[in-house]
Amino acid sequence: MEMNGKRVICLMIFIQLFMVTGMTAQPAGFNYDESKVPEYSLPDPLVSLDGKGIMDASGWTNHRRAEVLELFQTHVYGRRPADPKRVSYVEASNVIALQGKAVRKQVTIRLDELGDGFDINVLIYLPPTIKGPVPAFLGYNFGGNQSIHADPGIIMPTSWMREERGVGYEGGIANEKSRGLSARRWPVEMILERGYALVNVYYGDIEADHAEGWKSGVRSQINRDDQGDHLEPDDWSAISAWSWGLSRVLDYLETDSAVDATKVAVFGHSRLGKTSLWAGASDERFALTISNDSGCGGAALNRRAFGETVQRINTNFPHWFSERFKTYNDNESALPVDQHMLIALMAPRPVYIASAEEDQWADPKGEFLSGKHAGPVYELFGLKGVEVDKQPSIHEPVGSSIGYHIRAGKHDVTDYDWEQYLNFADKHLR
Ligand code: GTR
Repeated sequence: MEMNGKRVICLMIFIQLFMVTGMTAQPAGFNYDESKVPEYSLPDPLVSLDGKGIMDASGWTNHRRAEVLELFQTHVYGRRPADPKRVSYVEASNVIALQGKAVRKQVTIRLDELGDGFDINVLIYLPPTIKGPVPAFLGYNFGGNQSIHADPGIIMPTSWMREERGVGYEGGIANEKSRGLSARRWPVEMILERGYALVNVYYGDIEADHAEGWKSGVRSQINRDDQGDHLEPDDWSAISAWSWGLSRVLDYLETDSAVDATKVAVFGHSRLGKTSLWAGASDERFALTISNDSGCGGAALNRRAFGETVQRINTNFPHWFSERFKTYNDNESALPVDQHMLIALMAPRPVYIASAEEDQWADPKGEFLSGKHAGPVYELFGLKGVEVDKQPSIHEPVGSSIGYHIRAGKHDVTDYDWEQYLNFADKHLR
């Protein structure tokens, strides 16, 4: 009995560790063998639905881009609603923070049509010595804004929290112990020293990350006739809702003279990397898009079915994608798109894809290949993509308008990743 109890505790600790770190193991029963990748042929981003070839940048911009976006809305992520009409911003005054290394600003975005309980709480760190608008990185965090830095001035979140996160999140409520728990993934001081602002938001402010989340999140309130009993095949998904939230933050940044809203890089890790990609694809105001270990439904090619598959992701996370996406379970080749076309939707804006060597679940090679096969669209604009034929070795960042690296280690965000993003942003946003 006692042994069983101990076993249960061990298992619970493991599950908690798994949830807290976002660490993705390599579940058994999936393919990690390159020689077993099925033969596939990718849909051509440069052939439009009427079978005609796209020969130049205007053919892409004025015709094909809208077609591809529509295909992703219909088959993968669902349809985003129109922008909200009534929004207000409540800004707290700027405060010097982090021992003088930052100016901290916290803003509440009120979606007034939705009433109480739908506020988006934005944390902004600005470099303290730069006058005038600065370029920025915008990204969601998994554990509340207070999780990205031990800074005691960060307002604690009140929205849904994953109880399984463990210490700092007892009872599904973030407490003081959660301050700075994810600081390792957010090198705030390094970003500010390089002359960028960091804009951070908790994704749970938009919608809780579970299958029933849509019944109480923004999706329950916007663009629905039936108010909450079922989802139509192309209704917006959780990833779509989260990406929509990023656009709302960008709306705010357009009103803030401290940030250059024409130079915002949207960043995300893992499920939030899938989200940043869909945000960059759906909203062309984002100047640069960064996918950190986004894997299946993000940068990885679906047709390779390497590591996580469409079937598995739709089963474990039925809310992330549209209802129609489930019809492609074990049937990836029937998809009218693959994820290289998602990357192509960024063109001509720069995009960066990062992988980790031990993150085979996310299919690093498939992530690279998406970038590579988006290249022909960039070429229409006279731009170069990843600039190499083969996936580079670890710690050898490549690429011109489509950046790519694979680093040693696990599914995570490290300083090495951030250094590459900062270098890439220096090249494109300066
Ligand atoms: C995993 C999931 C991945 C990835 C990851 C995360 O369990 O299979 O697609 O999104 O979660 O977001 O942490």
